[in-house]
Amino acid sequence: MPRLIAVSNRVPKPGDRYTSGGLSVAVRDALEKSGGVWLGWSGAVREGADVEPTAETTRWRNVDYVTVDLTPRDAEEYYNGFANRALWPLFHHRPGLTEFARRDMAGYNRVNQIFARILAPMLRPDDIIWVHDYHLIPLASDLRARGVKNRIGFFLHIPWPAPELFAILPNHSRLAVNLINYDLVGFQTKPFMDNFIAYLKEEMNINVEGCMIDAFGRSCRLGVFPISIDTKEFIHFAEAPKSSIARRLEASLQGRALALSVDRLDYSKGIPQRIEAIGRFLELYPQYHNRFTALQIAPTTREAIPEYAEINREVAEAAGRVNGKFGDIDWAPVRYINKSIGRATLAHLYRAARVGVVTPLRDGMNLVSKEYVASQDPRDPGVLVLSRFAGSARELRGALQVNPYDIDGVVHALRTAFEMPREERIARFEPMLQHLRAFDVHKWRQDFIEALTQDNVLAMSA
Ligand code: ADQ
Repeated sequence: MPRLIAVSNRVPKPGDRYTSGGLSVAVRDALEKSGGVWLGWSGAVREGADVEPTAETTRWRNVDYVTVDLTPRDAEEYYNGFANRALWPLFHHRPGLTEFARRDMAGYNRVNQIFARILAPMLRPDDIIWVHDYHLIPLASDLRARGVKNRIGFFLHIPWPAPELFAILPNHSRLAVNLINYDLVGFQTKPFMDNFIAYLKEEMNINVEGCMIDAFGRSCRLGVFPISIDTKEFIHFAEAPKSSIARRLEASLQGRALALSVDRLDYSKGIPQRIEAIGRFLELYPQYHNRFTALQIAPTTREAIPEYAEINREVAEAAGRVNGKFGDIDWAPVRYINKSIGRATLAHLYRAARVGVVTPLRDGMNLVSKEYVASQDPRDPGVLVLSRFAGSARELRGALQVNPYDIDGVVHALRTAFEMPREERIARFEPMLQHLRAFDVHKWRQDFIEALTQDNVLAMSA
């Protein structure tokens, strides 16, 4: 078995299974089996870190966790700048929020080169390298420039945009060419892969045969690998005795139904629109006053970026408006909290929710929707209201699928969800759970690695 090298923007803490997400656990399982390295930014910023970038290595169960500090300038230009103020909004179809600065792009390229400089001397000839996400698109080119001939795969966790949007990016063709330096590029869904293929054909005149690109003297394969969750683990968590937080929540509901949303606080997740839909729902259906509580859990992220402070204010104001208008002395329809919650507790909260409201405006996959389904009580499952613009909508067909921009449509789905009889809830839930059991995060990881090592891309038409 060849050694696996994972590279991502951040590296999980060694041994920290409980708080890590399913992705970290899945990749770490693979690394522990084959032996390997996980390289990324430590999250620390330090003046002078670029003069002699040093990597700190912690070895834990057969894996070297290698982390690198960045200078304040590199962190600002690479992470806050090009990755999160240019690529993230553009790839989520929000060109109005996209800010380009050549300086940021230079910082982005510089940090990728730092990673390549640190990684290249660690590599053995038959290692396989798996690079994650939009922060690291140029990494294969930088490694190739250093003579690295190993298999290198790339998985994009977020959407790939339509060609005319991608072309807004200055230097877009250079970024696309960077991807061709990988041996395998994986997308969450087929439409994202098709967007990339359309761009190559229309803008660059590159011939793509099925999923194969032959250009610039290289062959690159494309594939669809919808990421998933550790389904068994979520079922296990949901069935374990309730934590005190889950008991507190249940007591506080006083028999009211719970509509639950869990997201990183991000403008792509459609949170203000969702809260507006709750307000409209209460306006149209006064019989629901005091009968349910909408809980929005949204830990803050990327706080150095102004759009993220703005979305926090917007959500808090929207929740305040709905509560002001419809609340009573003993009931607030919307609870909005920024707390991060452990995964075992999260599973209990999902199970306690009669409705899971997952309505991103655009999302690569959306793991919360899958976690919600896996956590349900099979004898009395809740209903998932899911945006058709989440990658997971292609798999979770039993959800009530909505257009998150159509507030009235979301209101209608909420009503249907609250009133859905148990037999219909079960009929919708069972095939979704079956799917999640078959296609879990371990299968996702195996499929990707197999495709990367065996010249055999599984192009699922999910
Ligand atoms: P995210 O945009 O972060 O991921 P998502 O897929 O929903 O979106 O993953 C969020 C994860 O964080 C989930 O596992 C969830 O349980 C956890 N989480 C959210 N809120 C939490 C809270 N309050 N406390 C604890 N945990 C919380 C990006 C892409 C997605 C893609 C994933 C994986 O944007 O589209 O599905 O990567 O590829």
